[in-house]
Amino acid sequence: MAITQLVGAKIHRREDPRLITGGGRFTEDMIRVGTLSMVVVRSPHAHARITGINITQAQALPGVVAVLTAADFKSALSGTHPVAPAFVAEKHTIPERFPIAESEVAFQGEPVAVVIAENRKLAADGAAAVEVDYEPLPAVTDLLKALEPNSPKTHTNLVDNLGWDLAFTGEDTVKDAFASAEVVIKQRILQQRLAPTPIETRNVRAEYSPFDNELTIWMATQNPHLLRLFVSGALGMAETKVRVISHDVGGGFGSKVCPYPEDYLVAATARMLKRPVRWTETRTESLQTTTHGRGQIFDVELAAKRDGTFQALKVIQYLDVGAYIGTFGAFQTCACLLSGGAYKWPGGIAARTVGILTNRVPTDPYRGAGRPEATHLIERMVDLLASELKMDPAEIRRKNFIQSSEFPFTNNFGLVYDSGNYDGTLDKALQLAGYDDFRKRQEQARQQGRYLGIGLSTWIEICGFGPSAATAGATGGLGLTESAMVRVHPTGTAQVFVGSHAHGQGHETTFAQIAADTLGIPYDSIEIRHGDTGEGPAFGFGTYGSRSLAVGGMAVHKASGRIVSKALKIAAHLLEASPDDLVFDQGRFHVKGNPGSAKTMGEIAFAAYGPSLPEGEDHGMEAIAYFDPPNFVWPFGAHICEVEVDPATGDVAIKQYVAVDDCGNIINPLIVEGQLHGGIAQGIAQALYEEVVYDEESGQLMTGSLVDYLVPTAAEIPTPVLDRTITPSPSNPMGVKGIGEAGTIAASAAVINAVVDALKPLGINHVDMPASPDRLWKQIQQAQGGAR
Ligand code: MCN
Repeated sequence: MAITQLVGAKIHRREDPRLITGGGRFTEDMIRVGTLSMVVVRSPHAHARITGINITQAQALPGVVAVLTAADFKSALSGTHPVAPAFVAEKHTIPERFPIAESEVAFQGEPVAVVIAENRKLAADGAAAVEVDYEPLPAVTDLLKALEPNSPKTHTNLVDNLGWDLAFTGEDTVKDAFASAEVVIKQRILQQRLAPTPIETRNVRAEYSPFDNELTIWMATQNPHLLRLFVSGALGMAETKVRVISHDVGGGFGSKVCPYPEDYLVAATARMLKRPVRWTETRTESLQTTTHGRGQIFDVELAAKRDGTFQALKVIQYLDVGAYIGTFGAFQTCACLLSGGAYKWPGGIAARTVGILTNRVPTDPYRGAGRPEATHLIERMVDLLASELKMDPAEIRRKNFIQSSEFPFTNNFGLVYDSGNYDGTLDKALQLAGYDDFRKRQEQARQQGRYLGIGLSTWIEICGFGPSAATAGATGGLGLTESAMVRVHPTGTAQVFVGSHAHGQGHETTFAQIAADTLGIPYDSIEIRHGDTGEGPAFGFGTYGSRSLAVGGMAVHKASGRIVSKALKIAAHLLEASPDDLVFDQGRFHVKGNPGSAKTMGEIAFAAYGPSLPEGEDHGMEAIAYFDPPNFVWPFGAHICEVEVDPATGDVAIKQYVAVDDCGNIINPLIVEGQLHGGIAQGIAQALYEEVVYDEESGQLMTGSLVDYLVPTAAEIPTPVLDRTITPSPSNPMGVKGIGEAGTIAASAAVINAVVDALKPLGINHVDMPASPDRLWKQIQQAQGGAR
């Protein structure tokens, strides 16, 4: 295979043999003699005052080395939990959060003490022996009631439960459009809380070396450099004295982006005790204390003309932020900014977000973060309008799409969609799904008492975070760029160190494809290294927001390009030619018209470390690049789901799932398809299965195990039919867009629209998620006149 064909090739992931044969390097697998184990004593209450902690009995147990409470960490850790973006602080309240509760707990599972022992079982025995006296306080459990003046407060020192209240655009924006609208549709749309549930739960292991005052932390994170920044700051250590290593990570889906209390507690304890300390989350702890996603209520109004032309939109987002504001929890407000979807809104969009504190675990980004919510709300509203106007859902979408000739397109909030062809993906998807034929099949099925439905979701997404100027406000002034460092060794093999950090996305394969093509070095001679702050560029921003290719991959491309520029000069020197007369082709430099005179990249690398260099040229073959894109990237697509609902049981069977997506130019179609499979599975999971449930009275988590929190298995998820169009992005030199979240962003709307379409003969025109059999059965019973 020619080197230049690697980008775009369907190459199997080089990570897979290691991962599927048990060769992964996960933090939990690391064994180091003398390592202590930490178990966290957690609050059983959603809200309570701590009136006393008795550690005497626990301390006396065999193998227990230390029992520590907030007081013990006061001098070891400074600062409170970091929160971004800045508007949160400007608009209202950020409750202070120390990693371990001092006098009051605000959600079930909040840490109140830690027990460190010679092994995990002894630490668990110790934790069971810690006696904590609580005075239970009323818990805030209902999102909207929490806003009422007489509601209990999430924390006793708060005057209300408002995290923030921000109008991105006021109601005035749409006043005229609504006043003159021929038709107005209103709907409340729920986004249930979800638990990200990565297969590898969180874990941290820390070792402190007192002689050189160095701390090494091994952990499952999506974001090693940011973790180093936060932990070194809290411990009052120089960033250079803390090293975060994160080898293989078994998924994260956004939940391993932010820092957690245990990250600080393990690090501080290792330093205090001068012994290695480890902590691994149990599955129940994961469901209880790892940040949740979604947890929102939207009140939406759509104004349109009778011919189906959209005019204006009003959106209010009520967002359950939980007991503390998550580090990136407010990012989910981007649902407001993208609520217009793939369509034009000449009469404007009024969007307001209200962040509400409750006595539950904080919410933070979960795959899609704000964008699945935006897609779900607008795609539901479009179907409701189509139904009201008796229009075809595909036709009404086409009528309002931003046209391919209108890109770059500035949306109602000033965001610039880079490129798109929304009709293209929809047309292809309709054809693949046999849409024209479907209505006939549906009618025949209805005559037999069967309920078939079809649902469309024409989604768009903002991703590839992102331009540092635009993201500085959200990151405490740092902005978001991404880095890569390429090192070509004298033998011509290369290492590429990247600041992004794959945890299932296959960067070791795709980034090697980019480097191989750009450097002209064989794919097998390129190693991609990530997840260790002790090597590579000084800073990286991690993997989330489908940014790694569009930002990090471009840094690989840029750094590799710098190597090629240097190699060109050395090649010219070796060939005694002018650089302008050289051609670089298939990893070889030769004089134009004389391919026989070539020098390979390997030969040039060897020469780069030797005595014969062009005048003024440095030795070595190393380059660092940071890529700061001029804009975000905007992938899009059309998903179509066909379902059959059994009215006797409320069960939904997915008969067919078609997805035609466009993520610009593609590095590896196999990996893109894999990302779509996983993403679609998570969107279907939200539509039909998963929901975090808390007891409404006490705030106790009711879904604390995988028996209660229903993650679907492969048996429930259909194999989707996938296809694509390619509309390159102008925001980066390779024309790529992200794909890591696309499936999740699109799928829930397609499934729910299909369920509603199926149940239309019963007069049902909206269904909340998850559309579980019991919920649907009750709705069907009610629709049929049965009082359930
Ligand atoms: N790719 C490509 N061509 C494109 C777009 C992407 O070949 N045009 C490839 C990339 O090179 C990369 C992969 O597809 O190997 C995903 O790239 P990208 O869209 O840039 O997304 P990220 O790598 O930044 O991954 C983040 C994204 C997010 S936000 C979540 S959440 C998520 C996801 O990826 N969590 C995952 N996919 C996951 N997959 C697994 N297995 N586990 C998770 O936790």
